[in-house]
Amino acid sequence: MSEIDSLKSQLESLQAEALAAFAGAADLSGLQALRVQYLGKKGALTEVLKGVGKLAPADRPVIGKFVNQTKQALAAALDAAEAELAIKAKAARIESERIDVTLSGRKAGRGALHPVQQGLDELTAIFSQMGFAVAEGPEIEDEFHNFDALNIPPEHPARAMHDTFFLKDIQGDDGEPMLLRTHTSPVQIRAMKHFLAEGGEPPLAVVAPGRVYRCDYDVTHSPMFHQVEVFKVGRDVSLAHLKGVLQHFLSAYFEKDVAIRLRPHYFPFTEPSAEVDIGCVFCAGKGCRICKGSGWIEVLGSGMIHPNVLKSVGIDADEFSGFAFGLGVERMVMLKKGIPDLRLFFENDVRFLSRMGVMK
Ligand code: 2NL
Repeated sequence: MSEIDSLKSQLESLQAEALAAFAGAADLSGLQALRVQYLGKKGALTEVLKGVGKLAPADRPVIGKFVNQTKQALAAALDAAEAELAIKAKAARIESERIDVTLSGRKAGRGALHPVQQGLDELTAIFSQMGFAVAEGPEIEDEFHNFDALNIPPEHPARAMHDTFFLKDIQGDDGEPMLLRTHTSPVQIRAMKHFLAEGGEPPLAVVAPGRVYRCDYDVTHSPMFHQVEVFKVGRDVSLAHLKGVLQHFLSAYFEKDVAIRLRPHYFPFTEPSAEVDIGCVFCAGKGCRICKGSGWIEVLGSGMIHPNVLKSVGIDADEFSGFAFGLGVERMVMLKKGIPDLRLFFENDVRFLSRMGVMK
């Protein structure tokens, strides 16, 4: 065999071997190694080229052309194999990231109003519909609005540390002690003062819902709870108006015609004062465990606003009179929904909350 034929056949078998190797490459880095092995500076093709030097000068261009063709064929085959591997790699990645878009989604938990907030909203709405203006005020108060203006004297036991949270590090503008309001009555005082300062003249009717605080913590008391307080001041406002408003409100809230009864009581801020009972909503007045056999359940405290309270805000007590009452929201919600334990409101167990929850 001539020198040139031997080189040609070497190149042919090299090409065949290389193409087979390219086709069998498992990945891009394997292919890169093959590129070096066949086309690199010290590669197989270079090795063959070394033999060209031994040829007769006339034969060199012939085999040179053949070497170039082989080189191009290998380069093209490498590029094609590389492209194919890249496509395969991409397809594999897409397959591995496949998601089932027809799968139904996980339901997001839906929020609901806390039963106490529902109670506040319901109670406020009833009075709002009766024409009472809704008022809110600060939870941090001074002694004037929380106590003095309400005819609660300095020696009154309610002012003692064990009932009232005084704030250690906060003082009023005049250096006076500040406290967490123990009832929503200071909102009523502020509402009356504001109304008069704006040039208003009674009648004035206000409902004040909100958070209150007392230093008290046991099975039936929480240091933070909620009140709704109501008053009306005007000419000739009487106990009959108080009774009428109570009768309407309690029947509206409990969604039935409840019986009501006023029992004489004492509050510093009202005179006369009365505690208000409703006919037991659990036994219809027959007597049960909840009403302790009496057929009556106490729901709130009320009375005719004490003349001293009217005077403290600058209302002439000879010309005007008013009624007022206050109730605990947690207690009202417990009675309406049959909730047996106050602590359920504050534990925030989702089983309780979602059972009581009404979507907003
Ligand atoms: C209770 C008793 C009550 C009032 C609150 C009041 C407000 C003003 C003047 C006079 Cl501005 N009184 N509020 C009156 C009677 C009773 O609450 O046991 N609440 C849970």
